[in-house]
Amino acid sequence: MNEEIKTLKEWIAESNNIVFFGGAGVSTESGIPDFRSVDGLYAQKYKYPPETIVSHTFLTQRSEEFYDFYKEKMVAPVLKAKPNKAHIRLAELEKEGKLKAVITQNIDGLHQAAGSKEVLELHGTIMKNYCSVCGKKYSVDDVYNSKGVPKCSCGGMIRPDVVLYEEGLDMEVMEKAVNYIQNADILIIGGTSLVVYPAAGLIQYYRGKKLVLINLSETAQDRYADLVIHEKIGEVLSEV
Ligand code: CNA
Repeated sequence: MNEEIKTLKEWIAESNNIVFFGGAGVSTESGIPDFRSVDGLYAQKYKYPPETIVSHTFLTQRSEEFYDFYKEKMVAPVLKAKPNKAHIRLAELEKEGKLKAVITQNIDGLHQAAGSKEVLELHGTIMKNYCSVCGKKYSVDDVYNSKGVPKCSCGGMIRPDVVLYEEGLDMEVMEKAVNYIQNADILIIGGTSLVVYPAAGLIQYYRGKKLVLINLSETAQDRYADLVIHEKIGEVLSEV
């Protein structure tokens, strides 16, 4: 075990007010590509970067292209995925009374599948879907198994309960996240490039002295952290 992981282990042992904030990198060890990896794939088939396709404009004006990409690149990998060591360890830390909340930019539901209870999904979830006309609810399977654009029995388009690019975040969820972060003793940030705002701005609300960043690649916010670990998050968390 290296020095950084040893320090993290000591900090975690001493605290019962830890908050975790994560992104797509938390789920890559479950086989769900982050956007960068998807970017690599999309070039073969898709004309636009994922951020362009997963937008409000695409959903409403180019619904077929949106659902083509969304089902194949975002829903299909999630339906096959299981929680990894990172999700499982975070759920255990909550049960042990040490972790207060998981705040995530992910939309894959894997924290809940691992047993985490207090999960704030800043960008919503692909597990929930609703008709954009009458509001009727649909499951992820209803959407995935539909042909082309999923349609409600009323004829309206079904949409995922996901915050798309150009759409606003749920302010209630955001306020709760700010509150957890402001009062946290340790803030562990993991598996996120910290470039998507306003979520990435949450880091500024932390007032403690134990800011931990666990990410495979460097981020622009590494310099604000008290501890930086450039390793796979599932491996790091299973050691602490
Ligand atoms: P991102 O911009 O794709 O960055 C992911 C970061 O994680 C990168 O910096 C990687 O270096 C790092 N990383 C990858 N694997 C690991 C690992 N095993 N351990 C540690 N670090 C790793 O993703 P962000 O979450 O920062 O960007 C925000 C977007 C991506 C959000 O809106 C998400 O909804 C969206 N997204 C979510 C999922 C999902 O729900 N699983 C998948 C793909 C994209």
